[in-house]
Amino acid sequence: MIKSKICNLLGIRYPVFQGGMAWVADARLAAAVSEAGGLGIIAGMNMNGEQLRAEIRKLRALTDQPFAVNVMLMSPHAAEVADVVVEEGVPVLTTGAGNPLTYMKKWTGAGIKVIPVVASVSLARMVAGRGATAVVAEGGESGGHIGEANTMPLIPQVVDSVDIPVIAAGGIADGRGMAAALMLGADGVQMGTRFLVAKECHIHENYKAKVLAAKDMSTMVSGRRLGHPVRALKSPFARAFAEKEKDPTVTDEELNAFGTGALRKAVLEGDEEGGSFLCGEVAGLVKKEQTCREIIEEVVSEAEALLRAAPQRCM
Ligand code: TUI
Repeated sequence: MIKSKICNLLGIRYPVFQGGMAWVADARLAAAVSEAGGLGIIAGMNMNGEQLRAEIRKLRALTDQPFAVNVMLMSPHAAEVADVVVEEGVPVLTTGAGNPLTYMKKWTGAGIKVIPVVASVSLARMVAGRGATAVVAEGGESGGHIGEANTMPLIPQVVDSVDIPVIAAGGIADGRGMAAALMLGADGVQMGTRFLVAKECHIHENYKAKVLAAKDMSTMVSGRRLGHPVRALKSPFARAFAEKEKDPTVTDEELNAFGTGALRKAVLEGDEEGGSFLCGEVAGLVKKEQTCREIIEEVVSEAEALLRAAPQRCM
C-alpha cells in the first residue's frame, strides 16, 4: 500500500488530498473523502466566519477522521475565516491564491498543521521557513486560480528546495498521474477535477455533465489582465470574459463586475450561459461518477500497480 510521511503526519490512510474547491468543497464532500482515508478539505472561500463554523461542525457530525479547511487568501472573509479555524480547533489548513505569512504564527501557535498551496519555489521556501508542515505545489494544469509554472517542472524544483513533504497538484486524475507525481519526488497528490464528479459532490448536474463530456482541449485560461488567471471549461461566459479582457475600452472594474457570481451560478444553478465552470486540464480523463471511496481506492491501486511494474516497463 502506498504510504508516505504525510500519512503519518496527518493521520490519514492514503496520501490523497481533495482540492478545497470554492463553492464546491462542502462538509459532505470533505467528510466522504476523509472517511475514505484521504484528506477532505472544506473550501472557506465562499463563506463568512459563521457559515464556515457551521460547515466545520457539520463535517464533524459526519466523520471523526482528520480533515482540513482551505483559506482562500483573496476572499473578503479571509481574516474572519483565519480566526474561526483556530476557534474550532481545525487540525489542518491549506491556503490558496496568495501568501499566508500574515497568519502563519497565529495558526502554527494554535497547533494547526499549515499546508500552503504554492505555485513557485520562492513561496515554498518562504513558508517552509515559517513552520509549514508541508506544501501543495500546484501547476497551471489545475482548475480555478493558477500560477505560471506547470506541474512537471514545478514539483521536482520544489522538492529540491524544501525539506518538508510536497504534495503535487495540477493535472492529476488517475493512478498514472499519481505514480508520476511520486516519481517526481512528491509525497502525495491533491485532486480537484476528479472529485467534481464524485457522488458526494453536490454541484449542479449540468456542471458534472460538462466535466464528463470534456476532452483534452476543453479548458481555457482567462483573467491574466486582472492578475489572477483562472482555468475553466470553455463556455459562453469564459469566451465573453476573454473577449472583454482584450478590449481596452472595458475597465478592470467592469471586468471584475462581469465575473462576479459566475462560479456560484455554475455550481448552484448549472447556468450554461452565465456560469464559470472551473475545471482542470485533466477533465478529459474523468469518465464516470463514482463515490469518493471508489475514486481514492482506484487511483491508489492503479498507482501502486504501475510502480510495482515499473522495472518490466522500462528495463
Ligand atoms: O486558490 C486556488 N484555486 C482557486 S481559488 C478560486 S476562487 C477565485 N475565483 C475567481 C477568481 C479568482 C479566484 C478558484 N480556484 N489554488 C491554489 C493556488 N494558489 N493556485 C495558485 C496559487 C498561488 C498563486 C500565486 C499561490 C500564491 C501565489 O503567489 C503568492 C505570492 O504573493 O507570492
